[in-house]
Amino acid sequence: MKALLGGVAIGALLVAGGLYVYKGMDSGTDVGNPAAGTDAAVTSEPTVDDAEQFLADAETELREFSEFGARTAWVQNNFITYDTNWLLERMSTQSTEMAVRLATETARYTDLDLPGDAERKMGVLRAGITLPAPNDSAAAARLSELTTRMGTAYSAGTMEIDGEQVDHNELENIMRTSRDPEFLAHVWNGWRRAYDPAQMSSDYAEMVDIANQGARDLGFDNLAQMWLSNYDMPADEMEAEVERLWGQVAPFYEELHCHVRANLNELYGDEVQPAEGPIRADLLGNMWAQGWSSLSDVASVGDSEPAYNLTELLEGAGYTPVQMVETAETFFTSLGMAELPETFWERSLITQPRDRQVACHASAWNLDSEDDLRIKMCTRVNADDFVTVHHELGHNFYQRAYNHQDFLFQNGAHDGFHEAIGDFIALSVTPEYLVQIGLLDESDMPGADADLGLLMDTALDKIAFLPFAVMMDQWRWQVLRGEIQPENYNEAWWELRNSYQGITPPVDRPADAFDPGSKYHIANNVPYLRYFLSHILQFQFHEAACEMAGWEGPLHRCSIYGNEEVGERFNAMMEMGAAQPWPDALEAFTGTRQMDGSAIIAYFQPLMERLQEENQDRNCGW
Ligand code: X8Z
Ligand code: ZN
Repeated sequence: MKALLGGVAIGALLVAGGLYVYKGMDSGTDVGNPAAGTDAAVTSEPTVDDAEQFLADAETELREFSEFGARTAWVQNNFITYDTNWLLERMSTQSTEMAVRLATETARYTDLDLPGDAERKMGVLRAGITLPAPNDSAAAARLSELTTRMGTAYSAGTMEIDGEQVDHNELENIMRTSRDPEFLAHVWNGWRRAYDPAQMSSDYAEMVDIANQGARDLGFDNLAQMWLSNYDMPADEMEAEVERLWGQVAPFYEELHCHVRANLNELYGDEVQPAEGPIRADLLGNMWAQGWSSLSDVASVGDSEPAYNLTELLEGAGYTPVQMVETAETFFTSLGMAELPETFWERSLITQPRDRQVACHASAWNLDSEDDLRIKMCTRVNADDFVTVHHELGHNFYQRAYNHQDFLFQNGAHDGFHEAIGDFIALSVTPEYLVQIGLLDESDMPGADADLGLLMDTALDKIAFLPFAVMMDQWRWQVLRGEIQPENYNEAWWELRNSYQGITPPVDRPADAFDPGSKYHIANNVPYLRYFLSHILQFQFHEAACEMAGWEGPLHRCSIYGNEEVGERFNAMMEMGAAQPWPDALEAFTGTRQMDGSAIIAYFQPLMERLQEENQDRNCGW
């Protein structure tokens, strides 16, 4: 299980989704027994040597189980049936028991003065479980039953349109392309009835109780605190960091919101989208209003039309999904990295099979902690998915770069780093790059007058995403702290959606609605803070890389394609994995030890100045 980034959460362990931290585990026997074994070892004071031995044994056990777990999860994700769910549940129960047993055992060594590496590994074992259970197998089994049911409900959900059952992959496509407000509201609402919301809500509440008890047993106040303890600083300091970073970028979002709302009002009229107040969530070109790049045609600024439409370029060139992945791979190899192994191409799932149920949400996997790398993605030929294939390969190249590390360090510097690698590469998909790879004709190369349009396209993706990413885990943290109770799940969800994103549902929410479950990462328990951090970090990486490359023009025109020197320094950071605190990794590549919004602000500055001017006479905010 280790390696699944972005995929299925395996109970406690991290398999996918949670993936990272650690990975797999064992056989379910000996739950609760100290690894050290003998009575003497249990009763006498442990030594530093005992601690080192415990860690070595734990890494061996985890590594072994991780491959079994990952292969089980891979099969279930690629072939969702009654039996594969059964297998996943069984494996996930075992992995939770193992993870919790090892985390509990770390308490024996807390008073020792351990070498830095050992101390770090203890921290990973103790805090790195996405969903811990109390130390008894009935609780672990129940947790696994709940998480499997929620995950499957998400992947298997469909709604009927014109007599056909339509899955979420196709529904997402409709949200991206339709401009019919009635149909959009219908599809938006239909997806939120495609799973049983009452069942999912009650499963979620029960899961929260079990996992919170698990977190308390490990010495945390609740699971929110445990999740926030994985950033090389105390949980409350990390939470304050998030507030600080959001404060830096929130003013940009407000300008973008104001502009887009005005354009939607012009397109649809007051009845559909009023000129003031929140934006109707289904009009933003995305099922969750988390990325608005498909509104490129609607959201142009001034007379600055988008210079080109990447979806049309891909279609025009007859690109296939496999070619999109090959193109992304070539970007990485142009930086000096080795090609993906042949098995990547043999074993990955790149398009949606029609004859069976699969988990379509994109994910990247390393099944054997070495180089059995794969992606699983129901790829479509469009601009969004072009970015996503780079995103997924970023996970794979990171996994391979750190695969020589000790098992507990085979991970991102923090989870935001893992999410930022491929997005950073995709920031180099500039007009000049598209000409280089033959997707854009040289004669169509946009001049400086197209800059605002280009920046707008990227802002619709990156800036629009920021408040969504913050509110997702604000909701979860409040749920996990008991500040939001099950009867208020949906109401609190919409209060946060309104307050952070300034959006409102297109239709009244029924009393039994559970709209958080419409998002993969809630139904599958993948923490979301990582994506917010990634959106800050990827611009820091880009700024530093362009400076290294000696780039002097505007940041959005800089591409590091083919730059092996930058590639070498980037790879050096990736090779560190989680072996050092993340500020060391950040410093190795960017020279700074802080996450900071100034890079994303600098990138979009010309657009923001323009929007501020344009919005001057508008009543912005909601
Ligand atoms: O879940 C993902 C990746 C897999 S880690 C496809 N992303 C987030 C999402 O889809 O909500 C990438 C960006 C945000
Ligand atoms: Zn990802």
